[in-house]
Amino acid sequence: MLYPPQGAEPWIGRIGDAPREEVVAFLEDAARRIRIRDLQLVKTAKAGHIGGEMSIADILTTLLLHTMNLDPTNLDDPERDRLVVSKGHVAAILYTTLAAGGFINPDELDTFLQNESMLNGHPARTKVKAVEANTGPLGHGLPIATGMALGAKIDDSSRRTFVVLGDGELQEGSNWEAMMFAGNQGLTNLVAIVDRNRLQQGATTKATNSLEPLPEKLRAFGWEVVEVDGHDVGALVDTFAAVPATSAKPTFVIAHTHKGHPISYMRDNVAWHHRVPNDSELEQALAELGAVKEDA
Ligand SMILES: Cc1ncc(C[n+]2csc(CCOP(=O)(O)OP(=O)(O)O)c2C)c(N)n1
Ligand SMILES: [Mg+2]
Repeated sequence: MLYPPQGAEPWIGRIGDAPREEVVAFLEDAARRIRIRDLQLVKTAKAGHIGGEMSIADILTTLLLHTMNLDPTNLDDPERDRLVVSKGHVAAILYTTLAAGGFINPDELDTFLQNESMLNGHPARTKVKAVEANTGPLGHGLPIATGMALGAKIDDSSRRTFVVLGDGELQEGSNWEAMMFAGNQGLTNLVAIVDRNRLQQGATTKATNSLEPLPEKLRAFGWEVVEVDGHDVGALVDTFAAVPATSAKPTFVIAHTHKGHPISYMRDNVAWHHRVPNDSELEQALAELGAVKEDA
């Protein structure tokens, strides 16, 4: 029993210039359908990181289906914007969103984690063309993205680099070295987004190695800081449309999110970092997301 049928879903496409309400409604529904497909992917593969997948669904949907200058039919365009998903453990939602946007064939989703599949547990750029950097070991995405942004600056290119980080991931020292460099270089073409869900694996970030006062720390490293509700698609659209937030600095978006959002029993529950739902849990999650049951 699947809802909706696997294979055909999701194929949603991208939305460019359109009235704001139309863009927001399109992206909200896309994120809902992407979450449904992601849950099915994890259930079928019996592995994934659902909590952190749900918390960045709205961010990835907004970036890949709207904000970024990308053409799914021309992934070799040197002027395309670049996305690095540094919290690579959420590969399933990246693949699902890429499929939704037309960057990979949705039929491939059924192969997630299978032998010989291009859809590994962590994204690999040599296997999936739309993946710009291999990630998984936390702490590498921002340094890579900083190099990409510096390259674009040297090329005098208008391409931008977006990098999505976990908040627990910010405990890795390599991030702070890259931040210091990007701030010093004034890389206005670099946009970092932290998925501030306040949970990491097995504990809160506060209990593990507190990040606060995060905005002040980021500002001290030379970044412009913007805070946004990471589940408010309209606010994400507006925030990403307004980057760079200043004319001289890289932009750090602190996206306040909830791990497991919006599934009631997963939300803010650290156990859902990488649990796989049983049949009744899946059924409840799909029902809460408004999935339409096809047949019994
Ligand atoms: C260097 C490194 N250490 C440990 C891990 C194992 N690991 C995978 S996810 C995770 C927790 C990450 O927490 P956070 O960055 O907050 O991600 P999210 O809450 O979005 O899932 C850990 C420790 C890893 N992938 N890389
Ligand atoms: Mg986290």
